[in-house]
Amino acid sequence: MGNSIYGNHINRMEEIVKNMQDRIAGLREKILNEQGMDPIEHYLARIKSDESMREKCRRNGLPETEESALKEIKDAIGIRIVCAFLDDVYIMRDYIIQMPDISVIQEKDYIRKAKPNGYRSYHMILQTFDGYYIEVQLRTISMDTWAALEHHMKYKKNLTCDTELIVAELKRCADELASTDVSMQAIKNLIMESESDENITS
Ligand code: 0O2
Repeated sequence: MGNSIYGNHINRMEEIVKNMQDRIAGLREKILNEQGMDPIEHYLARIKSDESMREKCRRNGLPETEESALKEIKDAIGIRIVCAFLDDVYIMRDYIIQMPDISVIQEKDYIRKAKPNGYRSYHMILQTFDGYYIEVQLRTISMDTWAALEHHMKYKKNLTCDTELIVAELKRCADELASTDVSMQAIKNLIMESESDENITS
């Protein structure tokens, strides 16, 4: 095995992953105490593997260097936060932008404006005070399920059936799941409203 593409940055990167995990756990507890509900279903933080990062450099026509891996490509450190409901995604986003010692470099709302293939998620690029980038993906359980299955199928290269049909069917599934997310949010809102009505009348 050759040298890591991240060179001697790897220790600091691991520290950032740990720190972000702690911050998210802290936020989760704070929101649970303040709002009485846990906005996070599950989350994971990772450093992109050496091989995936090298592959991404090649895919983007970049040399396989530390500079490309840490400065040009901004998802060497990645966090995926999976929320139960749509509103939770935006609640988490609003808390993340307030994190101390972190600046928000970019935000892409692929929920309000889904990718043409149906992919949905809220993407953020953060930067630590010492210049490391972190990609945050916020999504609902439905969006996560779709992305995982679509990712799985991307690697099934020897498809002999109609790929156009597959693309269209995947898009249809993404749109159906999105509509279910909207319905589930509406149901949750109804439950919350009836709970607060009960509190007023009792
Ligand atoms: P991996 O292996 O999951 O990390 P970028 O790809 O970051 O150079 P861009 O357009 O700025 O370019 O990023 P974008 O579109 O915000 O997407 C970055 C990441 O989002 C991807 O990282 C995927 O994890 C996820 N993603 C984006 N589009 C799709 C999609 O159509 N399907 C699925 N399943 N995931 C998607 P990587 O490095 O491509 O992949």
